[in-house]
Amino acid sequence: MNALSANTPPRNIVVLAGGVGGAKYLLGVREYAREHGAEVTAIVNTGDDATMHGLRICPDLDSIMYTLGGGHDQERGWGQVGETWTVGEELKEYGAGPTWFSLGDKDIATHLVRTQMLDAGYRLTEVTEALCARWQPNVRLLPMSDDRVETHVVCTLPDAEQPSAIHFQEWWVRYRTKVPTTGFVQVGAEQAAPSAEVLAALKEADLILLAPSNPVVSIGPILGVPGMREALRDAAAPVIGTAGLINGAPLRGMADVCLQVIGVEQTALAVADYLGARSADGVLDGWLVAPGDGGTLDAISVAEAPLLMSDAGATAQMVTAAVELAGQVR
Ligand code: FO1
Repeated sequence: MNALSANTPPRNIVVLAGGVGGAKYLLGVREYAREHGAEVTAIVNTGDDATMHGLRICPDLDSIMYTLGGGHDQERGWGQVGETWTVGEELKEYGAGPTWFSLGDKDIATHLVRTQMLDAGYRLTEVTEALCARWQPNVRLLPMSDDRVETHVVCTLPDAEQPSAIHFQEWWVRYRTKVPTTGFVQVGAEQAAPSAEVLAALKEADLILLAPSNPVVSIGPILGVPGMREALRDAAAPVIGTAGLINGAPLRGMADVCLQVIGVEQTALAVADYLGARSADGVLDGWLVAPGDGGTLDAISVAEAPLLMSDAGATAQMVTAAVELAGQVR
């Protein structure tokens, strides 16, 4: 039994998260934390990051920063509200690719500041802190690593004989995942390490949550940073994940497509099995699934709770369910 229980709520909550789904989940974690006087740190996937037009773009960090900062575009799910596209149109006029990736004018300012700071030698952790000084997300955002790790996708492009590896953004935005795909590669992972800030956050946490983000291309790259799994296993805090599938389907995004590519069944329990139990070389102590998706797993405690992130309050209820499950594990 760990220190957590209903009447001793967590003080330091750490959340591993991807982009759009992770941002929604973090709105609920922040609401829960406000109600219970806890601090929240998000360890964010940077596998989607790309350099386009000479600018370093960090989609998941930006989705979370804009969403928690109140400046994101609800329909699109990414980029800023009230966006204009003048620079992007000019780039198209020059035939300056990639023309399939739309950059908003406001968003470009974020990438200019980030690129300038990276070129000046600041770590991505420091750059993110500087950008958040403006957006005030009231959650500490940490890239999973300061080292460059990019998700590339092995697929066979139209008119191609052989498979090739393309950047995740090209697979997701240009091809909409609609090409024969056989695998994902985290380019740069071997040389990467979690930042000191990430390792300290995991050590000091008294609750670690995995957001209902894509387990393959959002949570996967975070766990794929050498040393991250060990840091989770060595943490004193219980690790509770929340399924991103409800009755076998993701609410948004393409977790089902990604799971199919890696040969994992598209069920909440199969995803938990894929992430693994902490006692068996995995990371999970507990796993929250939607009503009806429950069952028993070796060494992972499963609980059911409504998982529709309809608003921050509903998501905060999911966090309460995760805290209760945490109080029962280990
Ligand atoms: N998604 C799209 O579907 N089309 C785009 O043109 C696009 C541009 C874009 C620019 C900056 C950014 O931070 C995100 C952007 N996204 C776009 C979303 C992005 O592909 C996704 O947010 C993640 O990488 C996947 O979760």
